[in-house]
Amino acid sequence: MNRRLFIATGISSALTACSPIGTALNDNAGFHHFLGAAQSLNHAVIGTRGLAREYSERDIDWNFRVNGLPTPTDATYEQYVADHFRSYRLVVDGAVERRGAYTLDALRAMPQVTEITRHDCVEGWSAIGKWSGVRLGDVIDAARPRADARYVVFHCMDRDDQGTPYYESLDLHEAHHPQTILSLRLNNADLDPDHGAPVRLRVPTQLGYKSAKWVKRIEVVGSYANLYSGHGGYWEDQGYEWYAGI
Ligand SMILES: Nc1nc2c(c(=O)[nH]1)N[C@H]1C(S)=C(S)[C@@H](COP(=O)(O)O)O[C@H]1N2
Ligand SMILES: [Mo]
Repeated sequence: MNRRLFIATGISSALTACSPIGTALNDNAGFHHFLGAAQSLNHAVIGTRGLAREYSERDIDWNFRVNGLPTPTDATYEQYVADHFRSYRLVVDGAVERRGAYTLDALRAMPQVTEITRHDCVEGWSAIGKWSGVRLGDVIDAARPRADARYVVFHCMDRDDQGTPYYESLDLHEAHHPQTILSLRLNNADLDPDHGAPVRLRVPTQLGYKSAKWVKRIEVVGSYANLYSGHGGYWEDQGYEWYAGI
């Protein structure tokens, strides 16, 4: 376990510390092969069936840290905030038999789960939050993935200063983990814009960058190789591991 954590965090913090090197490494097939080997080992040792530890109310960090790309400020997002996300729709599409477009009220009407779990950022800080929302598995099952479906891709509303959107992905197995949720609430309140309102993925079994904020579309795919730079996520495209299990 400790050894595995070392593998996961050692590589990633090296990249955090030197982003120009990270970019060069990203073009290096050998480096990706090396990361891929560590990732397979991690997956084999830990698997995805284990549960993340759940904490009690007194462990909650009421001032949950904000991190990552800036909160969207485009006209669409400003409009959502202004109308309390009434015009927002969470689209579920791709390799599914039944495409979906959920209002926030529709998501609130589904069975809700609450979990107090720790968010571990690859940069080396953690925070414990109380998250509530719908199980991602329920939303995926309602869409009826086709036989060729393997991954779930989360398209977000924020972009970096190059204009590149944030995105993430999970395999269908991890998407059905009971603690993997589309979170609508943090610490007894509706999610605020800075923490990813109105819908934010929470994956307490994986490092923080997998927990995509500001999700607008969930695309079920057979492969993520043709999306963006092909590594399954915004940070993965810059060299971080796709399987970021903790
Ligand atoms: N859309 C989007 N999701 C994101 C990020 C981001 O930049 N954009 N950053 C990730 C990282 S690295 C972390 S640590 C957490 C931060 O979440 P918080 O602001 O709620 O602490 O969001 C993750 N999800
Ligand atoms: Mo992070």
